[in-house]
Amino acid sequence: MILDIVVYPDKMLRSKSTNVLEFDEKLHNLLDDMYETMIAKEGIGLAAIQVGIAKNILIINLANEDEKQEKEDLLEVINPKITHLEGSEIYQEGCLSVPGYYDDVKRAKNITVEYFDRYGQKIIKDLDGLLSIAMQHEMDHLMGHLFIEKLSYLKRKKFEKEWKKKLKAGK
Ligand code: QAP
Ligand code: CO
Repeated sequence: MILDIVVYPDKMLRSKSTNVLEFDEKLHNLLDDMYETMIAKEGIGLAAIQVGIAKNILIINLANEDEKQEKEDLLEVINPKITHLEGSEIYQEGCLSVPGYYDDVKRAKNITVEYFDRYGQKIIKDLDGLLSIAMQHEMDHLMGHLFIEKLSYLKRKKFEKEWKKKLKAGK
């Protein structure tokens, strides 16, 4: 089932998500619906709060070397924790909850993340490149944060003005 995306400035996006306690069928159905939704909306990452569920769940599905987005590369990430951050890198980000807006954001270059898969198996991964960026972006959602909060004061003001105009125009 394709779910509705919660769009800025909906206050729901500021919720702090809580840990998943049961790795059951309900979780699996939500993960399946999140995947279907992310693909339908042409995303590469999605956090549960973006579909209105305040749980520590996110998915990431980047394109491979052949520029194909394959389901076998899907990461399903439950209750993640970053245990190491290193370096810094700037990348132009976007977000399904802020459609049509993209801007440069600075984040750590390399991270180590610990999380659980849909079966409750613990996974530890060292990430770099776009995967590291995407993980940090999606984990920010779990803490109620959006990439636009990382813009400079002036860029944020410009964004807010443009966004208001866009909402008024009914887009
Ligand atoms: C998060 O972002 C991300 O504006 C995932 O009109 C961002 O999937 C990971 C999207 C940057 C790595 C780098 C955005 C789709 C999708 C839009 C997305 C839009 C349609 C964003
Ligand atoms: Co996002």
